[in-house]
Amino acid sequence: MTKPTTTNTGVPVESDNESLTAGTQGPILLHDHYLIEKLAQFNRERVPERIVHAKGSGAYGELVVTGDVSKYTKAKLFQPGARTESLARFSTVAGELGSPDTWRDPRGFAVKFYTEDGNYDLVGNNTPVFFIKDPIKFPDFIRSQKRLPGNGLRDHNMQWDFWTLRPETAHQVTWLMGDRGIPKTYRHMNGYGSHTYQWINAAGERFWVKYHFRTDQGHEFLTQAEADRIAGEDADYHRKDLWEAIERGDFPSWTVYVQIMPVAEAEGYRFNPFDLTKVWSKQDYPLIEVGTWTLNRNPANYFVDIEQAAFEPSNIVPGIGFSPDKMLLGRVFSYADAHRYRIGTNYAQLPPNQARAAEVNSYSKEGAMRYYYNDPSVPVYAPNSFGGPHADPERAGDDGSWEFDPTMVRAGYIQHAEDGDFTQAGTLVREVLTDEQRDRLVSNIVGHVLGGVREPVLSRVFEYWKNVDTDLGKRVEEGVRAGLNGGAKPAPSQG
Ligand code: HDE
Repeated sequence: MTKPTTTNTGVPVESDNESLTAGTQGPILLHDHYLIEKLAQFNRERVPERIVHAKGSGAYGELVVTGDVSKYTKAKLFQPGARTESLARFSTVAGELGSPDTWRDPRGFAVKFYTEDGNYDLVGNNTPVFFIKDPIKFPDFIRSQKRLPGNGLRDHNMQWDFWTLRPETAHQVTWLMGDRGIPKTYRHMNGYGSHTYQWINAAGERFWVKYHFRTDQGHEFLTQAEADRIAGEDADYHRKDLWEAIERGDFPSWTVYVQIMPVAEAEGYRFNPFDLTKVWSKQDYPLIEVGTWTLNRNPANYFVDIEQAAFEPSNIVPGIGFSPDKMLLGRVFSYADAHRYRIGTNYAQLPPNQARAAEVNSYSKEGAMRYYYNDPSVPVYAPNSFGGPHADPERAGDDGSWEFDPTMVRAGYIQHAEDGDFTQAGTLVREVLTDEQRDRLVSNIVGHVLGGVREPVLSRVFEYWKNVDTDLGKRVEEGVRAGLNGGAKPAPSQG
């Protein structure tokens, strides 16, 4: 039997069809509470979209540890044989909630592990590096990739203006303009923790660590032409692919690896190991297998599980620490702040964000939308004489510390022997990419630049790519000039 429609508080309603009016021609009556509730609820269905990574998809799964990295970390989730429930959210970065999945963009690769020691979040991307190396530049960078405030349009000239004025972007822009800029599906991309993190073992020894999630589905991409076509045909192409694969039991998986650097080697390494625009060579620090991460359960409700998911680099567990990477340290503040604004102060009580394998004994209380609360016999302050929780340094372990010069400065990173904005981008172009990949890189850059880049930015674009690789730069310049001469609409000079 069909159930009766009710108000939000369970009272049966008179009609799904007609509002209450004074006569058939008369005004709608304010005391039609059900109508008012329905309209008001509708107006409040949306929470603000994420300022970046707004469009995403996600699923639940688990990490199974098959390797043995216990000599590097005591974190429970990484001990041999451990199985840990997990939540993933993949996303584009610059587009809004409804934007096509196949626009060229890095992809977010956010992972939450529900560990016995509380939630551990690894909030990474599908590229091992990032555009900038200091969080103070992040709002500027993002604004340059979003929309002009006047006409509300995205603007390639603004994007290249920022990139060429900040040459530290070169490595990531090379990834972005290459095949990794448009993965075939979310299942066919790798994930990276990107930052350097810290691992601490049971003896208190510390290591620097980088995470790599390598797709078991094959690392595949879409060409610009394919992506453009799909963007028109199905804006939710990647979301649908992930959902349907999991529905049919074709569970995507990734093999999880780490690179480990003994703390003592950091100072003398040829690249600054904390600079997020650099990778560590795999010859220097080979991949060590940790386990398999599989997604096997679709969200029960997209809004509840995925839109309300709150990932935060500040969620680390004993055995894991931060590093001197300034970007990471900036993010440790930023995410929890974003969640409080977007989904409220008690966001950790929402289903995807609750600890699932650990008990929460926090002194937080009250605030909007508080749902869970402590037993009234537990005092609301610490310390107390009545058996309330007390901090246990033994269980918390150390804070993942490191040594540094305590003088306050505003300065860039210490330069290591082979640092430089263009070094690793050049190596990527010359030594990692195949001829076909290089050809696509040139063609993608040319197409993007022809989408509205004008002087003085245009000349800087040619310089930028010549600094990455002379030959690549020449090919970009030739391609763009040919496009401009051959009828591609030259953008008017800014004057
Ligand atoms: Fe984010 N980023 N980010 N980011 N980021 C957000 O958090 C921020 C950075 C990444 O699926 C926001 O909840 C700052 C690097 C992912 O829910 C925000 C800086 C990497 C996601 C934020 C960075 C990322 C976000 C937007 C410079 C890869 C989506 C709303 C220091 C290693 C997570 C929100 C999800 C989301 C800030 C740079 C990855 C505003 C300040 C580097 C995957 O807090």
